[in-house]
Amino acid sequence: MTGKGDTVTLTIGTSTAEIYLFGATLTSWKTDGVERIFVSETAHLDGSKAIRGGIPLVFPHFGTVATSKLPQHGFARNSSWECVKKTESTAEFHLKPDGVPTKLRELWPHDFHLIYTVTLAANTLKTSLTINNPSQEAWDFTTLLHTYFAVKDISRVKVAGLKGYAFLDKVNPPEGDAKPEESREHVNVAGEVDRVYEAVSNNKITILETGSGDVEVHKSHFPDVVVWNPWIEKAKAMADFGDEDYRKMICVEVGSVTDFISLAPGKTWEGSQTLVVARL
Ligand code: TA6
Repeated sequence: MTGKGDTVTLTIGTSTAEIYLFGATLTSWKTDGVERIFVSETAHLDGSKAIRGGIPLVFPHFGTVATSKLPQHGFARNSSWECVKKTESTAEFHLKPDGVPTKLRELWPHDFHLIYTVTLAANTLKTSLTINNPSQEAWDFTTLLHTYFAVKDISRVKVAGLKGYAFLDKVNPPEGDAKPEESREHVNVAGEVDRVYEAVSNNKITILETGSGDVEVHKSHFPDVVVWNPWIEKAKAMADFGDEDYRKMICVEVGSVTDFISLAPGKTWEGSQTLVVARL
């Protein structure tokens, strides 16, 4: 990992969390000393690049968008956030346009206010994102919490709670608009996976067999769930991801990414996830 930027640390009992001001990226969540979040050993932590791992925040759009010149996943993960409130167990981070690198800011010239709150409790981590439009004009966004979970052996990991939901398969895109539905109780990873499950009304997704228990993801106001593992070839192609890192992580990302949300002047949108260590 390259040089370390400024961080905020939370502690409650035997649980801890660490969040970088750069991107407000949470890079560690430990319960009883067990790390639950994956960050690559080769990640850049000096603000020169979005952090490869943790919980990067995706705003104002997920992926690349034909109508936007912003890089993939927007600018929130590359911006300088401010920590405005902090207790032992909670921290609140804000981002306004002046925290966005100028070159990126010019590519999305709207006024906005993001508030990201991280709350730690015993065996539980809540991350909540509030998006406000203080301007006189409506603008559109998609957003997502790009959580990288640490696992001991990806071949054992299963994701429960997605059965029956339609998904966009980015590895094998369908011909035409038809989208398959997930038929499996447990989604596993045995090759590259990059899927956007749409309108997931079940708000509890569980990551089973992490190697140190199960982790539940409870989502609120995030309709979509992305499951991603780059597998061998894509891992090798990423400079800030170790060749073997694909064995040690799975991204399960809650978001609102299928449809753009139009945020009217003065309006606020909020979404959150609560991660719970369910079974040790
Ligand atoms: O959320 C999954 C995804 O959009 C994948 O398509 C993959 O590209 C990943 O995010 C990582 O994106 P990044 O821009 O961080 O390399």
